Amino acid sequence: MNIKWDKILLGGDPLLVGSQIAIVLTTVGIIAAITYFKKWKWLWNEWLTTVDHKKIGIMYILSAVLMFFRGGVDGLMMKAQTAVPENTFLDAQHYNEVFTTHGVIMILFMAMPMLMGIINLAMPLQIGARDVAFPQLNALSFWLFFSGAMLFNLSFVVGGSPDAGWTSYFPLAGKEFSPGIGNNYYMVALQIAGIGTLASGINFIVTILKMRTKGMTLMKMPMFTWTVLVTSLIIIIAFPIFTVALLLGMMDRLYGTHFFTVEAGGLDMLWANLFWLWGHPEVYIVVLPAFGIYSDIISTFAKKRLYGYTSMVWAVVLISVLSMLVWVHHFFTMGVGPAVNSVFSITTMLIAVPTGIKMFNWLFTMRKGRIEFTTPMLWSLAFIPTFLIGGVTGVMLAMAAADFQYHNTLFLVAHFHYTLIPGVVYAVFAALYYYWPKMFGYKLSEKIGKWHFWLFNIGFNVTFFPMFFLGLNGAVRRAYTYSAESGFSTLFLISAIGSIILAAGFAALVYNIYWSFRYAERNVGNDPWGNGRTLEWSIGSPAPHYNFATLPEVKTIDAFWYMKKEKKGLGLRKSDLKPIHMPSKSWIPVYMGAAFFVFGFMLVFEWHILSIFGGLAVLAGLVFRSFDYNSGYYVPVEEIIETEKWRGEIK
Ligand code: HEM
Ligand SMILES: [Cu+2]
Repeated sequence: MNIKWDKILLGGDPLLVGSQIAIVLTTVGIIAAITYFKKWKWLWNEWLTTVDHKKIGIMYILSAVLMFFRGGVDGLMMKAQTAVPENTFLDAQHYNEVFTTHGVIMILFMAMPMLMGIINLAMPLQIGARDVAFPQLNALSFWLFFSGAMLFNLSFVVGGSPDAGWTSYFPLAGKEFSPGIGNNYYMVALQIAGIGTLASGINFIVTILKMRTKGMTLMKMPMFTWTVLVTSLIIIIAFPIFTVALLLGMMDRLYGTHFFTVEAGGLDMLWANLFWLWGHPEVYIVVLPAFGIYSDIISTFAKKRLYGYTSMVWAVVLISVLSMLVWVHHFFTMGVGPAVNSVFSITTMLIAVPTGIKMFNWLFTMRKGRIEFTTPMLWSLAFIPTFLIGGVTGVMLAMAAADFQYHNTLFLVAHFHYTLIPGVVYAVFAALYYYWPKMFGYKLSEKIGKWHFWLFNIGFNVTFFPMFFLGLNGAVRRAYTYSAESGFSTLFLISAIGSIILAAGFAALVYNIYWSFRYAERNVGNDPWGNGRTLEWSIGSPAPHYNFATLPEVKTIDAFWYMKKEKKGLGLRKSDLKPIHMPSKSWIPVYMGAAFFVFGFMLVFEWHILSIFGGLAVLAGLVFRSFDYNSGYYVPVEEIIETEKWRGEIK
């Protein structure tokens, strides 16, 4: 036992003690409420043990919204700290912790699960499938993500947060320079979540390749599904690199190996290379599904077929290949030399070509379209110019020689927020509005949605645009304060005010969810936007648990659009209905999440003997799974008829 109990609960700091008390009280409150309303059984049967891709998607989205809140509070704390010069709200150590947890949570526990949630929800519906290929594995992916996220968040109140940046560069992140346990959380929690992501990647690839409905050839797939396929390929190539790097990093910290140390033959630059070999593809893992979402939404609300479908597919494939060939642009300044820098400079700039193709295709899709300015469309429209700023500044950063000026400044921070927020967060918002009726059977309010849109958009630009200039003037990233003489004060203050507007935008979303839950009109029908083009709009809202009463046949892209045009009604015939085979729920995935959490906790605290028991608990889950012979159940025809009543009489 290397770590003593007094290290576990952090005392002293009123902020921490306050959070500890708040967390305990909230937990007790939630448990009491569930018990009072007698909801345990419902929670267990309907949610915790579910293998339904739609419910798993909803759980992902709910967790991601909570994580957005946590990561957002981190962001606001940084903005508050730098609002005025020489502020003492956060000290250097706290600032280090906050930007580290902010970066990790936003990318791995907010952006990733948001998209995983939307993919889970929409992709099987788009291809006319009744679930993903491996439903139980899908639940396992969710629980591993959740377990990793909870473990990582625990660091805030138990044991101390990681503080070496979201990149966790060695030797800083090694035991020698970071002796506390904070960085153990990073190494362990991200491994657990990473295994889940890898499993999702495999699951989605098999689903798309094997479970498309009749007639849906690859080139008739909706654009979103295409991007999911390509993203999943990047996942299975890139995630193992990171997971292995984390394992090595964990060995260095826990068991005294020397993979990344500066002494005993270790190589700290090996970490930087492995990290970005995963890290750069990772940003495409999150941005490509977002591109898919925009493609579908833009063609829906421009009421036109997506312009240049084939070139869109090839652009996505090309981006995915290039994404693996650019990682050195993250450390041009670290001494690899001009020849290597030039190569990576060129590959990086090349990415602008397929991305430009996509931009033009979106614009041409809208040309002469009758555009309807719904909230999903507003987010998609705002994405184009804002993401363009992110892209153009990216090309600026890609010039290796010039990067010596920009490197490690707030220019970079502004750049990547201009890619990640319009590129991912806007898409997620667009998709939430777009698919909300498919999830819950009612729309989010369009009116509150517009408040959400304008506040968030204005807030975002006011927050991050000044950072370009701060960076050009020499303000470095990850610095907790600056002097009044630096002349940075005005821009920092404007930026901080922007972040308050941004937060108000997020609050509008939360209010919208509450308001719409209570007051929005129900019974929105199968095609609530009236212009649905793809198969998900041909089934009820919310989607029935078996998705499709009968599997549709596809002849063209935008299959549902043409079904409507050819006036093929949505009616069903009794003779076509057969009992539907569905997978059974299972307790094993949620058990595995819990076992991994315990195992991870033991590892974080370096309780080596106990961690062996944690490992055995994980193993036990695997053994149980291999003796699980449940092969699912059938949904009877009567139930299908009852559920499909909204279509009118079924003869
Ligand atoms: C929602 C409002 C947000 C605000 C106010 C915000 C603010 C900030 C600030 C102030 C920093 C640190 C600047 C410094 O180096 O001193 C930062 C870093 C960072 N942010 Fe955000 N951010 C927001 C959203 C996001 C989102 C949505 C993502 C990703 C999807 C993200 C990813 C990151 C990353 C990866 C870092 C780098 C952390 C590091 O240096 O290790 N942020 N952000
Ligand atoms: Cu990169």
